[in-house]
Amino acid sequence: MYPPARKDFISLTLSDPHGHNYNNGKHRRQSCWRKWKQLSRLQRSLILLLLALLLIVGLLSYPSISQQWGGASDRDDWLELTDRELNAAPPAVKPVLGLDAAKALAPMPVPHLGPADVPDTVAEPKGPIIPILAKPPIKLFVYPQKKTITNKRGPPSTKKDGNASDVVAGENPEQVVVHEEEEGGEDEDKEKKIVSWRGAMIEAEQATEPPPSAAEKDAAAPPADPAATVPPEVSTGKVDRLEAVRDAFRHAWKGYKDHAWGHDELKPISKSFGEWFGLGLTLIDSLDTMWILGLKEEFEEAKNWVEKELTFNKNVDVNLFETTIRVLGGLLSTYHLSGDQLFLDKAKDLGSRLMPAFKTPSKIPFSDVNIGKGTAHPPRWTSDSTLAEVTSIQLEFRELSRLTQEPQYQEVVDEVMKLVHKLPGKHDGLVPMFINTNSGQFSHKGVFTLGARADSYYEYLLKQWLQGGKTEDDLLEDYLQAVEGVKKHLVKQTGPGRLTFVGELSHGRFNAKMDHLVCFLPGTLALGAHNGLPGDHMDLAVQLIETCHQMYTQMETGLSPEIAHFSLQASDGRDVVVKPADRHNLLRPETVESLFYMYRFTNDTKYRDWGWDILQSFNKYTKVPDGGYTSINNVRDPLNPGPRDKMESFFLGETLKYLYLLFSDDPELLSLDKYIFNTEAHPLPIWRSTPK
Ligand code: DMJ
Repeated sequence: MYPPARKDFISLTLSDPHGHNYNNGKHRRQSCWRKWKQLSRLQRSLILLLLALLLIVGLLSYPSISQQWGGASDRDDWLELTDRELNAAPPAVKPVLGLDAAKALAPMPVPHLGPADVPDTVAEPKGPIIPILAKPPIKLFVYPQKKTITNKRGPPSTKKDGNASDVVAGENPEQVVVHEEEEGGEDEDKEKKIVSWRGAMIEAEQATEPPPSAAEKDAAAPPADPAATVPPEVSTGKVDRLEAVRDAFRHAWKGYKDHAWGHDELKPISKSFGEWFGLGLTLIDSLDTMWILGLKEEFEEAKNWVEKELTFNKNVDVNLFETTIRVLGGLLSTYHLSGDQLFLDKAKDLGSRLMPAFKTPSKIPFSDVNIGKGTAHPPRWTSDSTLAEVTSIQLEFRELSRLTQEPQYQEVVDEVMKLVHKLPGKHDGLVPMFINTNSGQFSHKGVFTLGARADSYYEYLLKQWLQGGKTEDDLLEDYLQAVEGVKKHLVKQTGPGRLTFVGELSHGRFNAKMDHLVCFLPGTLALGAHNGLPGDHMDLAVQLIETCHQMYTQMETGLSPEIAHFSLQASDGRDVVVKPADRHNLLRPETVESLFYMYRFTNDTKYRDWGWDILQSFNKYTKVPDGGYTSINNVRDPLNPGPRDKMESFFLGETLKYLYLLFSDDPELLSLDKYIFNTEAHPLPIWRSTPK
């Protein structure tokens, strides 16, 4: 007999399918060790080699993993939770310019202009050769609407503000019931000023300036001659683009009025509304647009709601940044335009209720504040705040201090800027996307973008410097350094068509990706160049606005995606690549905003034509027949753009306002030498001299 041949083998232990005897960990560990010992040396070596390889691959991929965690996914969270873009919220529409409004829009303080304000000569566009995709013949897309009418409302709203911490951007239309406290008829005691449409403008000098002592120092300009502001298009009967914008606003407003009156946002397909803070966001964001467009009746109705219905004395968490730029900014600018004390009173009430956000160990404000309880807190998952949010509330708080002569508002936001100015961790002026409210230090370092979470930091550096009369050197220094950082690290050109774009940097790696949000940058760069900053800022602005334009024209609907990727290789065929998750359009304003600045500073009519094309595309693919505009899911599918059933307040507050100003022939209609626009397009006056 021969003994059985020796064989390597692995014993297998089959589990009891019911698991009764399968929870003995010690037994399993011993069994594993036995199995390991039973392996041949070759088998063990191979397994060890494989494990080592896995470890190395894991370590090498760490930066991209951490980028995704700290960048893209967080950005998505941000968009959902604060900007609420990705959750489908269409921006609101802006109407066209009104003669009466144009006439009325005069009396602001004369800005103190120095030599630096002489506009630079505008460089000719570089004119890269860009392949433009042929658009298929397209028909007007008509959105079906649900027949069921829910929450149908019309002004005046008799219902108290519903509210919700509607962090998912109106996806959940249910309102959270909140307790509203007795107000004691605060408005009743106020002097009831009868503000005439035109008269208020003419008298705005008295009404919109600080109390007499300060007002005396800030001598206001004489009212503009109303006749000088009549838009030639209107008077000559040429194609009336201004009236087209006005029509768009009226259409958007109709939907809001019919189905969402007094609520935050219209859901135009379902004919209902979404609530975010319960503060009538769309209505307040739209006030100054209506004034500028000359929509008197609409303005009076909305003002009546503000007077009778708007209250901040409610137990609700609001986002500090969003509430500041949309509501505080909207009230302040409307006060300046109309001269109606009502809007300043409301702004003061809101401003004081936002102040608890600044009570943090570092003085970097929390993201959220309960305006009824006077408490504040960071988001549930972190003690960080978003950098753009804490550095893009300054224009509004500073103006509130100037108007009220109460320094605390300016003090808290200036402190934030001082801290950020001194903070280590910047990369040639570029800032990380987060800052910790306990330590006051940057967090999630290593990702640098001009898009979501950082964008308006750069915008407000320049605009605060302009607002304060170009005297605050730290702001200018930070802005100039940042633009150099952008040029050095983020600006690249595409391979096929030599399109200039601003990408992102993630732990040393360049990502050829640009949010539509970045299209604010050409306008800001042009504004800086107009105010004496280097001429190459204007060169870059000219190139970038061309790219933003291409982000629209290369899409089949003529509308830009939320995010574009760019091809770096000449052989790649097309410049702009859109990933499936980025194909939506939320009716955002940034490109038309920049077109407005570019036209004002160059008088090149191509910028108007580009804006006109965008308005027509909005009308083709986002207009809902019975009223309102909707964000869409797919800018590449003209046959089924996919309505998202949401109209964001910034469509009315920004997009339509900038289109109107773009088409207006009157450079004195909100002159860029007298006003700065906050990041929600609400114009605030440039100070003749710094306060203090
Ligand atoms: C607006 O609320 C503001 O323009 C903000 O700065 C960025 N997001 C939206 C518009 O896209």
